[in-house]
Amino acid sequence: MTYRNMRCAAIHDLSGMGKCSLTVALPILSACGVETAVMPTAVLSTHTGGFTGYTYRDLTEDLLPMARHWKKEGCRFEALYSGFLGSPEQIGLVSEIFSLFREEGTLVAVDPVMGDAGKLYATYTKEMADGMGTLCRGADLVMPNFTEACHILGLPYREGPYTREYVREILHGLLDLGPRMAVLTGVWQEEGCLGAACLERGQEEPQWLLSDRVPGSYHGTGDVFGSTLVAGLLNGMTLPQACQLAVDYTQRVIVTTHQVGGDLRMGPKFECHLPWLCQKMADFREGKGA
Ligand code: PXL
Repeated sequence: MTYRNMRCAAIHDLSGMGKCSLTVALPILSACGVETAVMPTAVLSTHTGGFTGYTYRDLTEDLLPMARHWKKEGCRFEALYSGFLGSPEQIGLVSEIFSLFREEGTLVAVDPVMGDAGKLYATYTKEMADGMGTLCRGADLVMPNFTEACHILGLPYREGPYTREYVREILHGLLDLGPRMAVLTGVWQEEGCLGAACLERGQEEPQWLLSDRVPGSYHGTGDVFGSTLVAGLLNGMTLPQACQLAVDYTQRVIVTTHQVGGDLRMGPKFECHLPWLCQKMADFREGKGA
């Protein structure tokens, strides 16, 4: 077996309970064959969506010293992937960390995690949300949902269904900020479908990658999608191939999360579908396609 070593630095919070961010990114990237270094931006007892009274240990001061140590050890990364950030300073620091490790061919992926369904998350201030826009300018790939994209582009949030023209306008707006690839999540036009749309620099028309919609809203699924997308690209998939895989895996995970029911704050039931994802990646690597 030939093994291509791929290394990614994942810069997200570590929420002890309620799977999201690092507790999703690390297992998914690892399962997809990506060696992953983690940089926790904050340690929380739980995520902030629906829990109250959570502990919150900010790690802003540790970020640059961690990065400098990695650099001193000679660490290099094929991808740098940031998500939920804990404070306004962290946004500037993450941008410095990107500069420290960016090389020719490094994939800098920013998930501007800030909110959902038209609302910003509890810990996000307007200053932080504006800073996320700046971070997106320096990325190769951005992957917001509609709430985040509208905030970054200064557009009013709209509920679906979404027209082809509207999705195209948002994706071109995101590319105009600077990234060469943009992915918009939560895209749908017809009832019963949900997925993502993607656009690369130089292309006019976005591609829509859809799957069957499951009723309800599921915390942490944006991180399932983002981690799978980054893993797909690192495994050599094109942007639409990686998006389709991320949509399909996320949809399977949501079906199971919905079926199992219970406390949805505990996050997506992604574990049982990891073998499926591993197989898809292995098939792709062996040339059978995504
Ligand atoms: O999945 C997004 C996310 C990540 N991290 C923390 C969160 C949230 C969403 O609420 O609270 C701590």
